[in-house]
Amino acid sequence: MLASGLLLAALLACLTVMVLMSVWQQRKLWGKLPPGPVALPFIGNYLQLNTEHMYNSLMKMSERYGPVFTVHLGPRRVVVLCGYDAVKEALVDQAEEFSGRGSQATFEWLFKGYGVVFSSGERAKQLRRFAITTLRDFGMGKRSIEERIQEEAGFLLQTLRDTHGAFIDPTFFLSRSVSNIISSIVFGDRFDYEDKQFLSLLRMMLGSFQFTATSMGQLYEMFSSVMKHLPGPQQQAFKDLQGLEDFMVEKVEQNQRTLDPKSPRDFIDSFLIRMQKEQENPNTEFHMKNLVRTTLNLFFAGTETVSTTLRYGFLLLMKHPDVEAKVHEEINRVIGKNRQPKFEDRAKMPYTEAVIHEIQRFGDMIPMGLARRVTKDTEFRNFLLPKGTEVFPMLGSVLKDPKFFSNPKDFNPQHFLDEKGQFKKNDAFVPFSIGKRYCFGEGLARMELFLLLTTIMQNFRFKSPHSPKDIDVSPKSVGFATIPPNYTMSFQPH
Ligand code: D2G
Repeated sequence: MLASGLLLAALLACLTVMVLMSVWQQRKLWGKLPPGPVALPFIGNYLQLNTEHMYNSLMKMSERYGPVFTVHLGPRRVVVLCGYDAVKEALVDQAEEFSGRGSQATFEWLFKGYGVVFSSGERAKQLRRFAITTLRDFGMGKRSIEERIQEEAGFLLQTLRDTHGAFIDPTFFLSRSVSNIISSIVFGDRFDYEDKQFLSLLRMMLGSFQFTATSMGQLYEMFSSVMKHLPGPQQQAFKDLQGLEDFMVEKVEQNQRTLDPKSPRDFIDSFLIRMQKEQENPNTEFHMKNLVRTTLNLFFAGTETVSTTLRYGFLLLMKHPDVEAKVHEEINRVIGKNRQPKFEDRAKMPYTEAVIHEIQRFGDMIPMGLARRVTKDTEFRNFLLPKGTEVFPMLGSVLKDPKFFSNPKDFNPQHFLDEKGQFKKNDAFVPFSIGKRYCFGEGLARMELFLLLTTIMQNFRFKSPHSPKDIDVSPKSVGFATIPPNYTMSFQPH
């Protein structure tokens, strides 16, 4: 009796010590998170944040708590990184630890951790590697894709000529051409510009992308668990995403019916062949869900980011006619009027190169980056981020880091030029992010931006219905994405 009583007491003591130790460890961990405002249960720091201006709200907080701080977006605990130093130390110097994917609640509604963009760990690794090699096989970074872009630029010129100088919204002119380049890779063919289904896909991408930049889109980032069940504009974004997925499924089924394993026609075929090869592997990441969602990732990311950047770029060039004139001069001098621009020309066109960089810097497509997540307990700047903590690399704060750009708020190509007018690299140019999860479409995007911009400007002058001083270039909305204001313009042949 005495012995068992002693045993029980000893066991209880052990248990108590273990519980205490775990609580103590958690408190220690808690105490070692970066500083930040005290959070309320469930709503977190909602009351201190303005969902209309999430980026600005977080930057304001960093004035008080420093470049690395903790904030609660509703129930989500997020560590925010501001400025070049913090972002680079995390994403590059501790690349492996910061290589997990955080959530993007709107897109997560569809992707649920599948597909190359919104996955982590082994899945992300496998899909990313496959996507990169397969995109290369289909010409990315090679002559063949350059020719495809040049050809598409030619079709775009024709549709712009057909507007006969009328004032038009350039959105779908640009997105049709940009989308056709990635479409050639993932679907093996371009769409006809008159294709109604194509236009509807483009509307769905534009709609869901723009939603992520709205106040409701940012509110959804905090309260998705509740809002996904409530009526509101988020439901339209879900419909758009579902419509896109349905189309991908259709395309995959078409390819399956006509597949020749010996000669893949496009990205979908290559994935189907890899699926067959890995049929026996129970842990394979090459299955239907990842195929459909990775295809949608490439199609979406390959369409919306470049076309939004060009749309912002045209507006900026109309706001700054002196810059537009210098690009015209350089195109005229280096390329002339009698041949199409080629990617090689870029090396001899520092001014144009600087303008494109400045458009991307000022345009700040994804201001808070795609969220990351630490893959293990991570020591960072004397803080401790527990495994799974979400991280926002504030790319916008790097693109506007005053240590790297003299007048970060202004649009000025001089940010990328030296005294001699030569192109000047800048380490804080990170629109494609950095580290293990940087955008692997970067090379394709840059080729598209250069060839489309120069081909269009070789043939047209831009005209706005407003005089430059009346053009407002501040974004229409900023959230996950930065959306330029709506506008019309005229393309004047020259
Ligand atoms: C994206 C959106 C929906 C589906 N897949 C990708 C997306 C938007 C912006 C980017 O990806 C940035 N490039 C990774």
